Amino acid sequence: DPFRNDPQRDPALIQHSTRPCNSETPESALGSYITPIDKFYVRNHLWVPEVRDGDSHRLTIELFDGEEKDYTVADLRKKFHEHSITATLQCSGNRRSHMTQASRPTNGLQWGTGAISTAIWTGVRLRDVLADAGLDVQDPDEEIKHVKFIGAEAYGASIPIDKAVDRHGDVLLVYSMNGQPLPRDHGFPLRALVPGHVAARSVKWLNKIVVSDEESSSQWQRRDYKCFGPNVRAAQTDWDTAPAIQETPVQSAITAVRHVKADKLQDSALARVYSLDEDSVVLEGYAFAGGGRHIVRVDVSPDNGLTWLQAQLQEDGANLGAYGSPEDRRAWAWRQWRAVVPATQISRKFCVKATDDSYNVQPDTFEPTYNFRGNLANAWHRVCSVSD
Ligand code: MTE
Ligand code: MO
Repeated sequence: DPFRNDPQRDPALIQHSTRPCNSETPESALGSYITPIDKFYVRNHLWVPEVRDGDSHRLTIELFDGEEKDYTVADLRKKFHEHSITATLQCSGNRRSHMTQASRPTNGLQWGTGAISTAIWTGVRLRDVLADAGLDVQDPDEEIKHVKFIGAEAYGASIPIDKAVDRHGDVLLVYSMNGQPLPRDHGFPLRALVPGHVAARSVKWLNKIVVSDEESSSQWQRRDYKCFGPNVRAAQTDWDTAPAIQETPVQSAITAVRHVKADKLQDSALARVYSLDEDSVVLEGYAFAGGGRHIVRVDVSPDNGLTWLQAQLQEDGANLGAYGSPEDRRAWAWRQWRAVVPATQISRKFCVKATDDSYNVQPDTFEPTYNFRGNLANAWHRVCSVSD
């Protein structure tokens, strides 16, 4: 039983499967800007490999000419400059259950809003390690197109060479999460962290990196993580005709709905935050854009999309450098938001949609982006507005 040594998990995680472990972050933890480690969603395709001594774990880099160079995790720490970034990981299946409910059945784990979490990741730059291993990172050989990551259990994926060597791409080889050693479920002792890309590319339990003219040949690169048109069915799919998902599209979700009575505000913590003089609903949630794009706006509707109001973007990530500067494309982490809706304006459903700095928006319904794998489910999130 390869799962017998899997780690213990926090019972507050919402469990979709145990062998392998697939567990999502509960709504109560989606409200903290940095997700507590034990509430960070877990998406494992197989078992958790056992590595006893992290420092002596060996990473092999294979260059394009086939030459190999080895580094232990201790070597990486010693030899290279350490970097930390605050980045959100989102599974391409996040919110798949919403697509299924609104449209038709999809293949895959039926995640709600919690296949997404944020951490402070610390490690060394992939670019620096590739350069040390002998790759010309300023001007890689024209034939080199991809960098493959191979995990200890057999999982693998790849990213385009341009992202891997980009000075502003911030791809890290990570050994620490929120200031603690990387937990076993999240890749101990070493994982790739590819910010702005779908989390499937951030390979855990990293053993080997291969510089190549080809994408990873894994099913997770060549098959599962792709989107096809709404008419395409699984049986008739020619997988090679769609590109692997890399950067993720703009996403947002509502994670808390609090009904607040104006006359009860005196004893409410919300009274200190808002000066509410009428019965209201306070909505909270997250918004996230891929590719380092910034979230520029979050719109909330109290009446299923007829009228809209502006959510306030929270600033929690600012002191963590999480947003980069407005000029660059290095907003690697989500923005949390809050909106106050007067009770009188509420009818039918609340909806949320976010806009990124390329003015990409979320589709209003799921049908136009329905795909049988249920990937990239990012239509407006709608939740019931009736008080319970
Ligand atoms: N890496 C390995 N080695 N094995 C895996 O199963 N799952 C991938 C990615 N890296 C996976 C992996 C997927 S699909 C996701 S969404 C993220 O890891 C989840 O990372 P987390 O479990 O740290 O949240
Ligand atoms: Mo994923």
